[in-house]
Amino acid sequence: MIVVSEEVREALDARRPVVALESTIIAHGLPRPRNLQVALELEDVVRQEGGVPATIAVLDGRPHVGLDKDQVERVANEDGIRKLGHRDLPLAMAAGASGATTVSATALLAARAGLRVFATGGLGGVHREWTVTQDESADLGLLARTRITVVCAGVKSILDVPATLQRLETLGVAVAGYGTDRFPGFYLSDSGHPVDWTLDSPEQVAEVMRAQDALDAPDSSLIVANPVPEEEQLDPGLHARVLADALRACEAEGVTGQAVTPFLLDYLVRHTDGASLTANLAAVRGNVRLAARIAAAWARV
Ligand code: PSU
Ligand code: MN
Repeated sequence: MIVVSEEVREALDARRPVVALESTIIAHGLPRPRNLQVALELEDVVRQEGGVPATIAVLDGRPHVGLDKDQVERVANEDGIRKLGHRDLPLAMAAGASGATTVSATALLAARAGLRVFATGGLGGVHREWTVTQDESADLGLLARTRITVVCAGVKSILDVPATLQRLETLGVAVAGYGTDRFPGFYLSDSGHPVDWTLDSPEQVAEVMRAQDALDAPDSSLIVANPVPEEEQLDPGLHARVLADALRACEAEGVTGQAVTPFLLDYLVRHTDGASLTANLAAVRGNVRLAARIAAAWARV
């Protein structure tokens, strides 16, 4: 059912490093035409590190692991391309629909195809106002049941970060800071919350993955939280101001469900004069590079 590209298949067979990349960030997380450039640039970053990129999406009802350039272009530019969480995959497949995959859908397809390392920007999580809306990203539940290593810059700062960290603890998902004992804040290097574990090299991350397998514990993810470098982060004061406005606008316009995250991300880009985009891209680039290095260390294990 899953179409694995020839390049990805060959790399997996030869135990060469492969990195899964999500597509929602391309279709719904970044403005056009920058999104297509970024998608291709992220694939290049993996190649520079000696790995093979596997961008994941659903096209005409078929899940793809590894896209060619035309397929990446469809994800970036096709009007009406859907946003697919893992629950949407069977529906999209049966309907012959096309969609970009979120962290949850990407992690599921990557794991099914035999990939172990995945890079994204920021994970979904518990939204502020959760007590009213019950909006918690499906990312968390799926990561609690899937053995994959996810490199991210924490969770999106539009979320309730401490509540999300608590949910990850409750769900039994391992979290480690990369080179830091602070949980990163997506656009910011530090969310203001600590993490219990720190990993300092790709080899150390691969050791943890090996221990997960050796223990044969119930399947769950390893979250490697990699901060955006401080010189590239969004100004914290600007972040706090614009985010407060964004949350008010979201409520005033009655935006709910799947539309909330793209709405807030877009609001931040427009009201920070693109500075949030710069920080977002710096974070994603760093994550993809680190993921490629982890995949290489994992391939050597
Ligand atoms: N990180 C980004 N940009 C994004 C997302 C993450 O830098 O657009 C996407 C991811 O695909 C994540 C999704 O899985 O947002 C979460 O959406 P929701 O809150 O609706 O579950
Ligand atoms: Mn949501």
